Amino acid sequence: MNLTEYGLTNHIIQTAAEFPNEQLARVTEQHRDLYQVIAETGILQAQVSGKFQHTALMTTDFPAVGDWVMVTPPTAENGQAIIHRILPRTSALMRGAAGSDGAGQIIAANLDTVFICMSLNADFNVRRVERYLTIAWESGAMPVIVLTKADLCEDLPQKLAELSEVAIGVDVVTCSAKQNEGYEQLRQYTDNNQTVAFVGSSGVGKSTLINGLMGQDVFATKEIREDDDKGRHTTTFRQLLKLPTGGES
Ligand SMILES: Nc1nc2c(ncn2[C@@H]2O[C@H](COP(=O)(O)OP(=O)(O)OP(=O)(O)O)[C@@H](O)[C@H]2O)c(=O)[nH]1
Ligand SMILES: [Mg+2]
Repeated sequence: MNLTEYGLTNHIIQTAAEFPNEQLARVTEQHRDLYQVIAETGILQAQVSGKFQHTALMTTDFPAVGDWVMVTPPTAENGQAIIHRILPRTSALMRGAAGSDGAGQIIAANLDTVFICMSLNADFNVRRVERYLTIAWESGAMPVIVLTKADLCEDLPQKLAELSEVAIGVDVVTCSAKQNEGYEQLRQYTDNNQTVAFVGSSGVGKSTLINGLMGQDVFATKEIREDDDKGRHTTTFRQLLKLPTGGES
């Protein structure tokens, strides 16, 4: 497995070299205390070590999707690889309160870009974009506003004008999955093995865009409700995927 395609950089290789008895891996999925990680040897199921478990104080001390971790191979006992440590994060997208009280949860780590997805239908809401922008800036990753469903919008200039007041200096990409528009612009941010996250309300079309970039239906998508243009939380888990063209999401 070529970890470069999963975002591995020289800096991470150097940091990992401090732990010669352990193997480098990146967290691709989290299911409670079970992790799926990708290592040079392939996909592994992993758990944190007993020592890790006892020294971790806060939720944020535990691995999150996107983290680079040091592991030892699966043991005969339980067939799981063991995660011994997390390498320092370059960015961390948080849900809930950041800081020392431990209330925050890491949505994803080591992101280059956060795609803030907002649909151009009746659900369009500048205040919500503003809230996501705050979270994205605090993460240390670069926010990009991704406007979805352009095919449903009749007043794009008006909406772009509203946005420009809250999104100074932030790139805006207008997409329509239906008309196959915007993908090339999105790829600018996923090229060169960069890691991006898609955030935004249910039903804005995150899974649809990811499927489009992946060139296959990785995620199920679902019709939104007609009365309020909102979705029904079709995708309820997070996953690090390797794009066919390089780049992760
Ligand atoms: N007209 C139009 N519909 C779209 C577009 N993109 C997505 N949709 C539709 O919007 C609905 C919701 O899309 P999803 O991709 O499931 O939305 P999501 O953001 O992944 O939603 P959750 O998984 O619930 O968070 C689906 O019926 C899609 O077909 C678009 O560009 N134009
Ligand atoms: Mg989805």
